[in-house]
Amino acid sequence: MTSLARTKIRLAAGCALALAQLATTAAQATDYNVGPIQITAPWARATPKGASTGAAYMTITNTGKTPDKVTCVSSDASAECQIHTMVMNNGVMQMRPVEGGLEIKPGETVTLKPGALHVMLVNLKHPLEQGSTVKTTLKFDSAGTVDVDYPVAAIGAAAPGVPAGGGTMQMQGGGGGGMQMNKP
Ligand SMILES: [Cu+2]
Repeated sequence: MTSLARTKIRLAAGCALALAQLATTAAQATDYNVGPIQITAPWARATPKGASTGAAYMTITNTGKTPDKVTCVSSDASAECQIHTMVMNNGVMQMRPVEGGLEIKPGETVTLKPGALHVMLVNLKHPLEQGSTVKTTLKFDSAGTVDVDYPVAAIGAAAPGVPAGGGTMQMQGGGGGGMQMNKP
């Protein structure tokens, strides 16, 4: 083989690698703007087989001059979607739906993350698979409605790209998502 041919092969291999990286990038988060509301770094966690619930996270900033409230209207991956908060009850961390929508004050940034506020996907139609994306429709009382795609990170990930066990809270019980859920 000539050295030129070898160089060509090496170039082709480099190209394939670049394409693979591009494919990975395609599943990365997009940011969203709706009116004065900015949504950054949306992501979701993969779920084990048979799990009935999943969770999605993001950072929401209100750059406007008036408070707004957000609710989750629907998701392509679950029958229902709700915004949940975590509360301590008799020493047990439990999650509850945020009644009437999650308020974001003017100038405030609210981060939805594991162990805290989250979008709960209730009655999953299928497991959330790492590398795929899940969509929800969020409705802001003032700013309007926005569809958000959440790239799915590993099961138990503390943040996108951070492996499981990185300082997350201990979950209670077994099965889908682990935490106890209080019906409103
Ligand atoms: Cu929840």
